[in-house]
Amino acid sequence: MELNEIAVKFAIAGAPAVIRPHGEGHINLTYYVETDKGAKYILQKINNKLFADVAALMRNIELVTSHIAKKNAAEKKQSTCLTIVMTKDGKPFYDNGGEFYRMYDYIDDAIAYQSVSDPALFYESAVAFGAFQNYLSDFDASQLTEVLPDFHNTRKRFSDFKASLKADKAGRAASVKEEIDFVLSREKYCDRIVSMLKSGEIPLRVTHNDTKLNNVMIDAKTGKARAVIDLDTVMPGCSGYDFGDSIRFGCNSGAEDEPDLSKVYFKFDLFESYSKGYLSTLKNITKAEKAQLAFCAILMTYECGMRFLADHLDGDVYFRTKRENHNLDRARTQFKLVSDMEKQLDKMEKLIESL
Ligand code: ADP
Ligand code: GN1
Ligand code: MG
Repeated sequence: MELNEIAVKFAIAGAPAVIRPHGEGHINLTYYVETDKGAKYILQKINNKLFADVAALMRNIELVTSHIAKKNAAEKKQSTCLTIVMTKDGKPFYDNGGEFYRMYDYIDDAIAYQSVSDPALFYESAVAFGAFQNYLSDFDASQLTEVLPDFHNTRKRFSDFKASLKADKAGRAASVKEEIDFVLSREKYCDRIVSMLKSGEIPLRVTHNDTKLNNVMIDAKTGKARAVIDLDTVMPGCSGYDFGDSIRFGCNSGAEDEPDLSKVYFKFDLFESYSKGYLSTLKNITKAEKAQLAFCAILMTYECGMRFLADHLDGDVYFRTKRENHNLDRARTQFKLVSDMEKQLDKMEKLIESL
């Protein structure tokens, strides 16, 4: 079925006039749709290789978006979240014979930045993710299906990495020895947060779990955040996962896939502005959670690098790639950032403690 035939399965205003690929996500296939009546939407082909239970995934997203929409309405605020467009027969996704599509209202006049150099913009993304977390603080986590179990269980990610290394499916292990050693030599990072969550030292919350800058829409005119998007990974997690993943992506002086590592370094000024925005917005953070935030920036960056490298070893089957060694380039940027942060951990911790 053509994309315009898919688009009309949803309750859209008018007939599709424009449909084109959109955005830089690594997981789903995203399209911009505009109708002859000027209505704008996002159409997504859901990656059901990852999300085996699409019905559960979309139920999660319906629950979360309606929870936040109610709060926005009570505050007489514009929506700060995604708005699902149902199919004409009232379903949150369309099943095209085993290929699954969903649609959202297009958040207009807003930008999903791939990078920012302006600390004020990065501060606004922190405010949005902090507010997102606040909105979900009274959300009953037992309603959610854990669609990607152990998503940020770094110990599990480490075992998966070792399995990929052992299998060496694409025959690449011998050529990336240095990167493999980088991962193996930092195994000590794997257990700290997992065990603190288990013991209750830090609380399990409902978190976004994929808080990179291009998962928040920033108003093109005001520079204020409009909405948090990409809700596929909203699951029980830890505040440090959300904080750390934002730092991982946003405090990089270069692109996540920059092949020239001389352009890649950790930007402390951006770290400072994100920390201020997040901590001034997030309510009820415990002392113990706060004390782990800086470490979680290293942890999330290490974990993501390990996932990119595992995918390189597996033959690029998870993250969408556009060129040879794309996942390897991504892994290398993450490891460069980990090295930089390791040198500045004291300074990062002191800054957070002072806020
Ligand atoms: P992925 O899971 O592949 O990352 P996303 O849901 O993050 O997919 O969407 C990819 C990109 O599409 C986003 O980074 C953003 O640029 C754009 N996008 C997604 N949803 C919307 C929306 N509702 N309005 C405007 N742009 C959107
Ligand atoms: C993926 O979906 P996207 O592109 O926003 C991935 C994240 C990684 C990120 C790395 C479901 O995020 O976990 O941190 O790429 N999402 C999933 O850029 O695996
Ligand atoms: Mg995304």
